[in-house]
Amino acid sequence: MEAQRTDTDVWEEKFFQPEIEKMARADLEALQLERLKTTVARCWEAIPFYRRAFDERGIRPSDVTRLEDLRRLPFTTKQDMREAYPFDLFAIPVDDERVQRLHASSGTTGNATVVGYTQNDIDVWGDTFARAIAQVGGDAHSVLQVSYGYGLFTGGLGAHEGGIRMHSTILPMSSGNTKRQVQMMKDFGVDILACTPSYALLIADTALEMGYHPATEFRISGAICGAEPCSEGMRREIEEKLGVTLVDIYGLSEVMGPGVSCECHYQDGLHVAEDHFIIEILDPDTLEPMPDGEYGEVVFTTLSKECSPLIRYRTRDISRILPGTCRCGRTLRRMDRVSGRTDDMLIIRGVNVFPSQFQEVLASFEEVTSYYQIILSSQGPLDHVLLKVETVPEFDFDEIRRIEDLQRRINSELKSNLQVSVEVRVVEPKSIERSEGKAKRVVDLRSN
Ligand code: DLL
Repeated sequence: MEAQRTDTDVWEEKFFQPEIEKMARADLEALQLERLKTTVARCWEAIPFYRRAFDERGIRPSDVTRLEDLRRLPFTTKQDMREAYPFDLFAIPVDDERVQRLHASSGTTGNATVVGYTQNDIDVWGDTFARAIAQVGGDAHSVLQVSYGYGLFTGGLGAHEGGIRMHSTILPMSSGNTKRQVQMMKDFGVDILACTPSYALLIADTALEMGYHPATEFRISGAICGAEPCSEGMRREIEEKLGVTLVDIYGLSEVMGPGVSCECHYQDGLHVAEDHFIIEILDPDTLEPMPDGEYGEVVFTTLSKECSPLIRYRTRDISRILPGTCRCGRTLRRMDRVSGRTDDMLIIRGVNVFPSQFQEVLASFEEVTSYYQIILSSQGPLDHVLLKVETVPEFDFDEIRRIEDLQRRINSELKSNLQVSVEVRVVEPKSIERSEGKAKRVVDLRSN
């Protein structure tokens, strides 16, 4: 990846918990095994769902004596979590004084998935996000603007806990009111912005519209962006407009929230918080492990969660383990950026593509921006795919020939890269809806 950072354009490496982040692998694996045993015992004792699943497989907690024994354990799916609504997967009753907080996923289809946190769960979460703050160069002196939504969504409060653990100064903006976000970013000397990549881009564009040049005029130097895919092109666009280094942070509410993994400033894969989560990459069909370097479904087992432990949770996210070690000195293994979700995959005339792959192709055209949308509709028995993408403001819409030429070039690039043929329509700046949280990239108008 030619876009990676080189040793010369980075600052001195910062660590929040170097004793863990740089731990010898053997020690880390011993820690994982000890915690796995505790987790398995907790699940078996306190959660009937797991006791049943263990019984069905004829497994007792005492059978887990090596890390490899994880492969004998049952899976947990999103459907299992929905069926357990609201608290059947809790290891501690919701009214117990140890349970401090609840978060829930939006649940657009079916019940929401609900997750409980003890104070220790919240502290662990804060620690993992604090690592991300260090990974983007932040410390106790940094001002952290949290522009993820606060509420049941884990983005806002997760980043907030990281700020607390790091002793940074937290600006709890939540999302929305973008001009005020810009003004305070400037006036308060914000160092680090935490929000979705689409919102970071909107904040950057709003700043430019307000007549500011954040890259040179603002103090900001880092961004911790996740919750949705961000192509390399979109990352560079945000980095240039805001004058920041942007690290990709990953997580999901069922497993904890943001901080399950995060890039260091080498931007070469996301270091998994392996002291708190075991990652597996499995073939989604056979559920057999994929070798390092090969893509599959990401599966997590939590190692320290007290209230909502999960064994082998199938995330439906597609990624892979990056082989080798990172130049930053962390021994925590890296997963690649999430390329898509098994349930987001589009099948266009028999070819499988993820929306994020469109984003990667669009990034090679300087006439267009990172604002795009995919609209699916039915055309007779076939699916029709319309890809709308906004041009840069300088693009001249008066010349129909130029528009057609650009559309044709994008189409042929998509064909040669992804083997799909879609209708491409370039549209004027600001015609695609802006997002203050996760962008809605796919609009599905098909009848069924
Ligand atoms: O999005 C948690 C989060 C908040 C992560 C803030 C990072 C930053 P959910 O709403 O439960 O939780 O959605 C989880 O979002 O399974 C992925 O499909 C997707 N996702 C999360 N982070 C990334 C990322 C939060 N860095 C789902 N890149 C996950 C791509 C991501 N997709």
